[in-house]
Amino acid sequence: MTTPADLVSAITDMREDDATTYAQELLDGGTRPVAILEACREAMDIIGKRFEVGEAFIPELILAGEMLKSVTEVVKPHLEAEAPQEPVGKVVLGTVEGDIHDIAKDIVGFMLEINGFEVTDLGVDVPAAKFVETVGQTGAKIVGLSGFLTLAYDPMRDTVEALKASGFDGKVMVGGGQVDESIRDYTGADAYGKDAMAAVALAKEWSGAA
Ligand code: B12
Repeated sequence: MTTPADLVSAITDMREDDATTYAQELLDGGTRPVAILEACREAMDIIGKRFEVGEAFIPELILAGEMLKSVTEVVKPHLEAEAPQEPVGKVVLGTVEGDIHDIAKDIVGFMLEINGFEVTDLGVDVPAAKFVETVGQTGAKIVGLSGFLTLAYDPMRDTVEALKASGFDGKVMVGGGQVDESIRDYTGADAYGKDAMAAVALAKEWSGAA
């Protein structure tokens, strides 16, 4: 029987076809979709550490990213099946300027969506001004900033500053990679979320839907 550990191995061994096959088998066997995403995160951590010590390189990072996207596509319809009908709030989400990591942001985005939020996803490498403009257009009261690079911390801080300067009266959450409470403090954001579930919990709390 396929286990989440098999999925972790398939991703870290770069066996792309096995990764999607195992994800489907796990779903068929009753494994919860979030447990499958957790296995993916574990695999990405392993690959990230290999990259850090020079045992994996950019092509492996790219392939791992593609595998995660394929697995996410397999899992997504099962998460959507649990979605509530009424929108509970609006969120503007994006990866900050200079950073193109989007896998985690996409997971945050669809977890918010399946929990009833209307999400405007601005994509990657998003300038502060774009967040300000979009918040103005949508009237969203929640902004989510994602970033994986150390170099993303300044753009995060600049974005929070630009939002405040524009008179935005909502809340900003930050997350991704090495982002933690000290980075939240540095950026001036209202909260830090460790994963997609934390993002959902914060958004619910801020919109009174908790
Ligand atoms: C895949 C990957 C890539 C892929 C990205 C593919 C894609 N489409 O996203 C590619 C190959 C493009 C890439 C490129 C680079 N990468 Co890279 N990458 C990774 C890797 C292996 C995994 C990241 C990932 O997607 N993890 C999976 C997610 C799902 O896991 P997660 O973090 O648990 O996700 C949760 C949280 O992050 C949280 N979250 C995320 N966003 C938000 C937002 C909010 C508001 C909230 C509340 C929560 C939240 O919720 C998520 C879901 O639960 C990491 C290593 C690692 N372990 O993080 C390196 C890593 C981030 N990369 C790194 C580097 C150096 C680079 C490059 C600079 C390499 C280079 N020399 O070119 C470039 C940067 C290009 C750029 N300008 O951005 C370094 C960063 C080091 C640093 N401190 O700056 C890392 C840490 C690798 C390492 N150990 O050295 N990378």
